[in-house]
Amino acid sequence: MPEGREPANNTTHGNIDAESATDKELPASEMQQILLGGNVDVLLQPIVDLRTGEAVGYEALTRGPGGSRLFKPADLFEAALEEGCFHTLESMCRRRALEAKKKSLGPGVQIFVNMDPRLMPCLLGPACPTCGWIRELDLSPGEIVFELTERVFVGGDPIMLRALERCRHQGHRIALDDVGIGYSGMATMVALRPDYIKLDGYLVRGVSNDVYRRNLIKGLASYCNETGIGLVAECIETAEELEILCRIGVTYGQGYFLAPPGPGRPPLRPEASEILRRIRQQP
Ligand SMILES: [Ca+2]
Repeated sequence: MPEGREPANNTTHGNIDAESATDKELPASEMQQILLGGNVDVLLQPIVDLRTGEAVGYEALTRGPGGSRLFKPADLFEAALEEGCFHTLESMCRRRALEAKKKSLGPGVQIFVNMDPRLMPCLLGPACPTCGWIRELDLSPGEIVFELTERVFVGGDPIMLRALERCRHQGHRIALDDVGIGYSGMATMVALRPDYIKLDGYLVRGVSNDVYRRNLIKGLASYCNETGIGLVAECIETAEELEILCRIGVTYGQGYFLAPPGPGRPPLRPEASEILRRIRQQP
């Protein structure tokens, strides 16, 4: 999995059942130290409007302590799941992402926050800490986009759909993440009607020389453009991929070729900026 490719916030393993959601007593461990010390970093990676070259938002990406075995988000969240503290870690990362929005992005720029869809039903209720943090930090609800991974999302689940409705009612936006490799596919896309669809890197990689990938994405871009959904191609890593994606109508992009994740607001790389400028000037 290439750097910058954020796993399903951030694990694809196991189930979050009632026991783990309430968190067991933590063992003395590296994970406990991370939780007690708040020892995670939040990096931001821009989501770029390919028509203008402007960042419309930034995805918050979590990293564990530098040099530790839990540096990579997949390992960090896997360990949290094993130790029964997934919920606590996820909550801490969500808080840190909102703080990063306040500190580094300011008004008018969206923060994309990964959230495990299985936690949705217990979130955003009257006593939800996330709602309290949003108020405390004085953030605009419409500038917070919750990324829900399609890897575990069950589109037709009525409990989930009610939770999403509550989320929308509060003014937040929804992105369907990792689209193209999940279980539910188009049914989820249609049931959820997300504000954004984030196309998984599996489909984006090699789009420049694969007619199957190219036409699949082209069709999806048409669907999104007709329905007002923002299509984000993730994991753009080459100039050729960027050019093709622009030409087949993909509106937004994210990936190392555009800008790697970093602290603050990482700028668009000059090579990517030049390509977008050249395409804009062409008839
Ligand atoms: Ca994501």
